[in-house]
Amino acid sequence: MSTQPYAAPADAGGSPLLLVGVGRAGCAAAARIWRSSGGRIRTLLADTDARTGIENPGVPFLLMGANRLGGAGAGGSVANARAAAHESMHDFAERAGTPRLAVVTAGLGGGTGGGASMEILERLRRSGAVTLAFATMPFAFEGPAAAKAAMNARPLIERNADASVFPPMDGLVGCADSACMDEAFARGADAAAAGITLFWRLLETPGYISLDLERVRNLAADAGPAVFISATASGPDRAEKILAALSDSPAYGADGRPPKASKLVLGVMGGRDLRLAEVGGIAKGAAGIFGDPQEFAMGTVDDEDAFSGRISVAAFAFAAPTRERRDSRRRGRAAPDPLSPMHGHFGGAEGNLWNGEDIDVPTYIRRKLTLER
Ligand SMILES: Nc1nc2c(ncn2[C@@H]2O[C@H](COP(=O)(O)OP(=O)(O)OP(=O)(O)O)[C@@H](O)[C@H]2O)c(=O)[nH]1
Ligand SMILES: [Mg+2]
Repeated sequence: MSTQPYAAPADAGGSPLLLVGVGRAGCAAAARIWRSSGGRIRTLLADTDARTGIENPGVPFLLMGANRLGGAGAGGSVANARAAAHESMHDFAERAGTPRLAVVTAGLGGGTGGGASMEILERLRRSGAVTLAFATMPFAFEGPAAAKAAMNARPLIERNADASVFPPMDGLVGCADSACMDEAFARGADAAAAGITLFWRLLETPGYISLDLERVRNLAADAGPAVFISATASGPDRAEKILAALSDSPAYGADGRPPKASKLVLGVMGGRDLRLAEVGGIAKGAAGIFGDPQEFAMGTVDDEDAFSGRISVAAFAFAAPTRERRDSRRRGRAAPDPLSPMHGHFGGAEGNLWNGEDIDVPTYIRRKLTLER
């Protein structure tokens, strides 16, 4: 049996939202979000390492590739993780059901988060879900091997998700040094979880301005890469502080400038003192910061207990889809199925090479063949 017993929330089967954590860090982030929702967000943790199920008691857990890897993890191997995901895909599909919108969290840099996520995203998408991948890029201090693993996994996740966000751990934490590695990981996971939690709250408990799931689904469908930013401020000038944080975030990468977005989804969370003028100012300011996107959706959460005196904002800014992505979608070309027997020598096609490495699951692993020397 590859699964652990768990207490499913009462409405588990019917929820149109699904949160999936993949790999140790992805599962840690998803479990944090699950806990902060009081277990209300339908969640599934998927890892090749059995310890993840033990570390997150009460959260639905699927151990992937138990026959192949024995619950010991993928050991940094993307190929092992993909094979494990393939082995357990039937179980995964059964547990996942048919959500309308699925958010997949992973930490890139190891094997499972990078390797299994793309298979899971592809499967969710095939079952009709609009998928959003939220995958963190490793800290600089983790070194070149983790950075390379993450850079290799990133385009495959991007290709298999409708929309994808790759926040760098360094950006989520502000600054981190190797002297406090554990704390840096914890802060990175906290920041990622807090942002996604705000977003779910927006869908679940709308305030004056509601943002419904179908609207988010339409906006995210095939939207491509996005930038995710969240900010919190208090005091009389809190709306201005929020806009200052949105215009200058470590999430923007090398040039430090906000991207021009074609679509913007903005959530504003506040207590009873949240004024309409503040909401209006933030909406107008945010649209300006992201170059007046063609499509703009906003929602508010009104929660006196959680946000009294404070405003929190969560934003997804979707870049305009590249010509390449648009063209490939227009031609109706689905993401290639790397597990298809038509791949590689079987179909006379080239392998999926990335930075000189064949990242496809080798046929002997897929078919569980033993190679004689
Ligand atoms: N939040 C958090 N992130 C971590 C932790 N350890 C590693 N990470 C981040 O997540 C990335 C992937 O690490 P893991 O999630 O442990 O790897 P995995 O996906 O389980 O992959 P394998 O163990 O190789 O199968 C790392 O490169 C880090 O950036 C941790 O304890 N907490
Ligand atoms: Mg692991």
